[in-house]
Amino acid sequence: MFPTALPTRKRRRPEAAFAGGCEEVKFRDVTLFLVERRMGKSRRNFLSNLARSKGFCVDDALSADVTHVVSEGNAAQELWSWLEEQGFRETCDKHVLHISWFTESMSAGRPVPVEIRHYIQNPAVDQRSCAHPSAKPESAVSPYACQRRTTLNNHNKIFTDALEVLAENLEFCGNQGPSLAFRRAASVLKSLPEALRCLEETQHLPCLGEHCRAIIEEISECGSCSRVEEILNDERYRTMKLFSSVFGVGPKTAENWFCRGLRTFEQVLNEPSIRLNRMQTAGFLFYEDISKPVSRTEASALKIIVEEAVICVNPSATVSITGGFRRGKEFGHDVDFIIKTPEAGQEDTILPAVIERFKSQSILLYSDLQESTFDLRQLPTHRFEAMDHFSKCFLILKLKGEQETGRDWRAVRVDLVAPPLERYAYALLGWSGSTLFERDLRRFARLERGKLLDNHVLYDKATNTFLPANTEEDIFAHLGLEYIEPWQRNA
Ligand code: DCT
Ligand code: MG
Repeated sequence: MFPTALPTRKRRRPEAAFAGGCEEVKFRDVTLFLVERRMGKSRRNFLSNLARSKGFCVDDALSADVTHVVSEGNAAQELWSWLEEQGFRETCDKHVLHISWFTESMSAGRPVPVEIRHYIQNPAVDQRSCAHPSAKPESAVSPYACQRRTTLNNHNKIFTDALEVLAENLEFCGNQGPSLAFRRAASVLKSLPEALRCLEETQHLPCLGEHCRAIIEEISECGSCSRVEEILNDERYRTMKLFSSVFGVGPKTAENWFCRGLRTFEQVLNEPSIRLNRMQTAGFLFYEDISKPVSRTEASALKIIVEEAVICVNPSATVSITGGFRRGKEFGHDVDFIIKTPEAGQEDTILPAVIERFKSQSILLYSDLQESTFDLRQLPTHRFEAMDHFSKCFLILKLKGEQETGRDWRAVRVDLVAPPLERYAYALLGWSGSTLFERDLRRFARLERGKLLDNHVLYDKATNTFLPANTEEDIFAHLGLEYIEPWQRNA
């Protein structure tokens, strides 16, 4: 157990509380106390002097002025028993922290904001109780993806991959609600700045229920999750995954084919009662190419082709890459482009002309043009719509270049969208994804701000007005959200 008799010297004034006696206290709201137990006397002295030299106030005793207790190597239970014996109580501005908070603060040269992962939780207190002061520290992870910064640097891939398999399997079974719960849990883990070190760290994370935590526990103990292994070997899951990997085949069609006893592409193609639509036909025809990820280099090559065609039909139009590549991904299942036209009406004529041009260049393998059904008078809409109303097209293009197949081209899926100019910011935001980020932006707008957001508009229900935006920044500002860069939207 901890020694009960820690130095109980009379507390000195903060300014005088350091060994050197000449350092200036820069951070008056913070008074540190380093727990000697396990850290050892000499390391404690060293760290205390280091902190003082950087302008921190360090108290040698656990006085009433201490705001940040820092401990290294102590079990939470023992530490907390001792702290409580000393009469220490956690409040909203008194924290008990891992040494990681201290070292990060030393590197930063200032006290870094306290995050959930820094806390040493008191095991005797119900962690889920909101009354607990550390249940809601200022920097708590938000339950909304649009309030988290999620880069592609996922430190918890081992857990998120498993949770996404569970989500996908539920989607294949038509259980959208439970599937979304797993997707949200995976998304929260993707936003963490480092790998989870222990299950306790999940205690204060949003969207992680008992079920998710049990899976995380199993993976951290066994390296894998038995339920996930079972799914990966499950015939239904494997078949659904195979069938829905075909362009034009959604979960409904995939399920229909599975229920009819079909298990392979060969069986589907040889089944006389199945009539593939145009999209599915193209999907099978170019399956080998379009099931292969598109690289960033290939996306850049396509941008030049798309730009050339767009400028040829309308010299004042511009093309920007959106979707996953705008978020910094190295590979994608397709390449998404958004076209900006400066004059009203041009958005309706540009895509048919661009498609014609691709045709004349003999690089058009498939096209599905969807004309605009956009009508501001029919907005805002309260029901969720999977597709927006802008003029858009889903294409398969020929991209020239030597291939492993021996051919000098490959087929690539390309999406183009052309919104009216005054809708550009909303469309760009919507098409930049990720899907979960977009979903949470809309949910946040509705539940937290009383506003309706979609790919076309932002509508304020309180004033019954549409809120204008020229840029994505304008939309975040209307929602009272910090701006999240595209590369931080990989939720
Ligand atoms: N989107 C949308 N409405 C849809 C589908 C998608 O607004 N009905 C948005 C969300 C993401 C973006 O468009 C691009 O979609 P995808 O290409 O499917 O996603 P991605 O993030 O680009 O992923 P990938 O890298 O696999 O292409
Ligand atoms: Mg994409």
